[in-house]
Amino acid sequence: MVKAIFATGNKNKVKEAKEILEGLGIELISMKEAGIESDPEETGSTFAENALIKARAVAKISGCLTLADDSGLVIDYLDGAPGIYSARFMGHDTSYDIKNKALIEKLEGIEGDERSARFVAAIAAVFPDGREFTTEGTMEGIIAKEAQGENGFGYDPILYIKEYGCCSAQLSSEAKNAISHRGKALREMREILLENI
Ligand code: ITT
Repeated sequence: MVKAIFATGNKNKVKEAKEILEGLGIELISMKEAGIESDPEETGSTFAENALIKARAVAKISGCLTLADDSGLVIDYLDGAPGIYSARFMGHDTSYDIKNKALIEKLEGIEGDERSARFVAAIAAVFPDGREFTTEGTMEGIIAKEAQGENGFGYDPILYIKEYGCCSAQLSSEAKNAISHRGKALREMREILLENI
C-alpha cells in the first residue's frame, strides 16, 4: 500500500476523493490525518496551477505522494466568475446560503441556456521524486432559480444538472461522483497513478 496525502482543508473533497480512489492500492489520508497544516497562497491563474501549488507545498513537507484539488463554479454570463475565486467569493467566512442567493440574484432576468455554468476541478499529483501530473474534469449545468437540496457542499444547491433533472445537491454521493467534475478528474488521475506508482 502506497501512502498518499490529499492536500486540502475541505473535508468534503477528501470524502469524495476517498470514494473515487478506493481499491487503487493507495492509502489516501487527509492532511489532518497526516498531522500537516498547509494553506499556501493560491497565486495561480488556472485551476491546474493552483492545484499544483497546494500539492507541491504538502509534498515538500511530507515527502509523500501528494494529491490536491482546485475547483470552482464557472458561470458564463458572469464571464467565468466566481471561477478560481469560488472559495474566496464574498469572503471565505460568508455562508454558502448567502453566496448562492447572491449568484442567483446576479442572474435575475436571464433565462434558459444563458444561465449556463459548470463545476471545474483540477487534480494535481506530485511524487516525492518531483514528477508532476494534472487532470481536469467538468460538470455542465445551468444556474437554478432557487437553491435546492441538502447533499454535497458549496455551490451544489444552485447547479441544475439537466440529465438528472435536479440540482447537484439533490444527488446521492454515488450519482454525483459518477458524473462530477471531481469524479472525472480523479478517475483520469487514477489511470496516471496506476501507471506511475
Ligand atoms: P482547499 O483549497 O483546502 O482544497 P477550498 O474549499 O478552499 O479547499 P478551492 O480553493 O478549490 O477549495 O475552492 C473550491 C470551491 O469551489 C469550494 O469551496 C466550493 O465552494 C466550490 N466547489 C468546488 N467543488 C464543488 C462541488 O463539487 N460542489 C459544490 N461546490 C464546489
